[in-house]
Amino acid sequence: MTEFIVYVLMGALYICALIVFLAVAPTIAVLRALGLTGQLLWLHGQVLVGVTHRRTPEYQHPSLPPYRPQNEPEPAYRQYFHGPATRDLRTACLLTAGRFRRTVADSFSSTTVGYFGQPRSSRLASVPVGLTLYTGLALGAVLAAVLLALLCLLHVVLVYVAQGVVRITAGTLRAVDRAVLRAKNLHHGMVCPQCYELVEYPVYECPGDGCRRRHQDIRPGRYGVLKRRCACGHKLPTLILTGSHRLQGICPYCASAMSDSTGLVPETVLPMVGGTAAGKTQLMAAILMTLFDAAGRGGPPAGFADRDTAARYEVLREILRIRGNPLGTPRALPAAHSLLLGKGRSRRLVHIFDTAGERFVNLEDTDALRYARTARTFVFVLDPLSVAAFWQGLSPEQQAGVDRTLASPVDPEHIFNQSTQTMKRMNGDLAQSRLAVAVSKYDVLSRQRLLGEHRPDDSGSTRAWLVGELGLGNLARAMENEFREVRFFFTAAVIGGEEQVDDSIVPLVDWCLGSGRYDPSASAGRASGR
Ligand SMILES: Nc1nc2c(ncn2[C@@H]2O[C@H](COP(=O)(O)OP(=O)(O)OP(=O)(O)O)[C@@H](O)[C@H]2O)c(=O)[nH]1
Ligand SMILES: [Zn+2]
Ligand SMILES: [Zn+2]
Repeated sequence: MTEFIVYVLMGALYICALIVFLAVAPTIAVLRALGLTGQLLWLHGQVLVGVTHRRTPEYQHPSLPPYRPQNEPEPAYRQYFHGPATRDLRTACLLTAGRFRRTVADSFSSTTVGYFGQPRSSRLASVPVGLTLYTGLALGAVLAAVLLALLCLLHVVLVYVAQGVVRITAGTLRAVDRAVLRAKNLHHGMVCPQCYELVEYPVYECPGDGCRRRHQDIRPGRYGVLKRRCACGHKLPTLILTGSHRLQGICPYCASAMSDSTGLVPETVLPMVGGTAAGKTQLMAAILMTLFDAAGRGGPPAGFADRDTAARYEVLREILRIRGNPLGTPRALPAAHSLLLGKGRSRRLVHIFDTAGERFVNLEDTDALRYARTARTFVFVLDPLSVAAFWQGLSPEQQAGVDRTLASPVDPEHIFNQSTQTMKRMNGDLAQSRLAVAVSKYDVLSRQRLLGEHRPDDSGSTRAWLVGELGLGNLARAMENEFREVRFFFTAAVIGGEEQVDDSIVPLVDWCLGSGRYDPSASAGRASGR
C-alpha cells in the first residue's frame, strides 16, 4: 500500500514537473530554433566570404570551376559581373545547401543520441527535453531555410542588377568611344601604315614585364569596364580616351605595329600619285623636310609617329642634301611615312603614301591603294619632262640643257586616268576631295628659262603653262571634273642655299596640310585652277 502511494505521489510529482516543463518548453524550443538559425546563417556568411574572397579549394564546387584566362579567347580575366559573379552565387548557394543539410542532420542526430539513445539522465526527463529540442530544431530549420532562401534571392537580385549596370556602363562607354572616333572622323577605321587596311580598332599589346600578350578587342565588355586585367596580372585601360593609345597598337590584318597616338588624334592621308620617276619620293622628302624645318623655326610641331619613318626620313634627307637620286620605290607595299603634326586640338596623324609608280599602271596591282578611301587631298605629281609635246617645243640648245634621264617614261594623262579609276574602285570620294597638281622638277625648268611669262607661285598661271606649253588642256579639265578643287603648283624638290628646301614646296605643304600655318601669304585666296 505504501508503495502504491509512493508511485501515485511520484506520478503526480512527475506530472507536475511535466506541467512546469511544458510552460518553459516553448522557450527552450525557440532558443534552440534561434541557435540553429544563427548557426546556419553564420555558416552562410562564412561561405560567402570564402567563395568571393578566400577562394580556397573548400569554397569551390567541382561542377563550377573558376574562369581562367587560358580558357578565354582573350588573354584576360573576366570582369566580375560577366560570369564570375553568377558562378560565385551558384557556388555559394550549393555550398550553403550542403552545409544546411549536414548541420541540420547533425543537430537532429546529436539530439537523438543525447536524449533518446544514450541519455545521461533518466529517459523520463530526457525524452520530453529531446522532443522539445526536436521541435526547436525543426522550427529552426524551417526558419533558416526561409531566411537563407531570402538571402539567396537578394544575392540573385543584386548580382543581376549589378550585371545590368555593368553591361549598360560598358555599352555606354563603347558608344561614347564610337562617338569620339566619329568626331575625329575615324569611324571608318584607322589607317595601317604598313598594309594600308582600315583598322576598326587596333589590337593592343600588354606592356607587362615580358608579357606582350595581344588583346584583340580591348574595349569595355566581358573583360573589364574601365580596365582589364591581362593574364599576366597587368591592368590595361580599355579605352583610347582613358589611355589605351599609350599601349602598342597592332594591326589585326598584318600584325605590324601601328603609329603612335593611333585613334587619339584625327588622321590625314596624303597619297602621292604619279608615274614611275615622276618625282613622288623626292617631293615627299621635300615635304617632310619642310614640315620639320617649319617646326624647328617655331611653326607647328612635327614628330615621327613611328621609328621606321624616322629612320627612312634620315635616308631621304641625305639624298636631298647630296642631290642624289632616290631609289625607285619598291613594288612591294612600302610603309607610309607617318608624322604627328600640330598641337592641341589641331594635332593629327599624317600618313604620306608614296606608292611605286608602276602600281598605278598595272590594274592587278592597284588593289593595295586602299588608303584612297580615307584621303581627302591627293597630290598628283606631274613630270613635265615626260610630256612629248614639251620636248618637241624645245630648241636644240634647250634640249641639250635638260637631263633627259630625269624624265618619267610614263604619260601623265594615262596615269591620271588609271589612278582615278582605281581610287574610285577603292571607294575614294574624289568629288569631295581636293587635288594638288605638283608640276615637278621646276628647278630644271627655271634653270633653262622654260617658263616664259608664267608665274610659278600662281595656280592659274601654272595651269595655263600646262595647257599652253604642254598641251595638257584635256588633262587639266579632267582633273577639274573629277575633283572638288584643284590647285596647280610648280615644285622643285631640291635643297637650295643654307640647306633649306626650295621655297616652291611651302605653298604645296600649306595647301595640303597646313591651312595657312606654313605659308600665311599663300593661303590667302590664290585662284584655283577651276
Ligand atoms: N632636279 C630635280 N630632279 C628631281 C626632282 N624630283 C625628282 N627628281 C629626280 O627624278 C628622278 C625620279 O624621282 P623619284 O622621286 O624617285 O620618282 P618617283 O616618282 O618616286 O619614282 P618611283 O618611285 O619609281 O615611282 C630621280 O632621279 C630624282 O632625283 C626635282 O624636283 N628636281
Ligand atoms: Zn596592317
Ligand atoms: Zn600581360
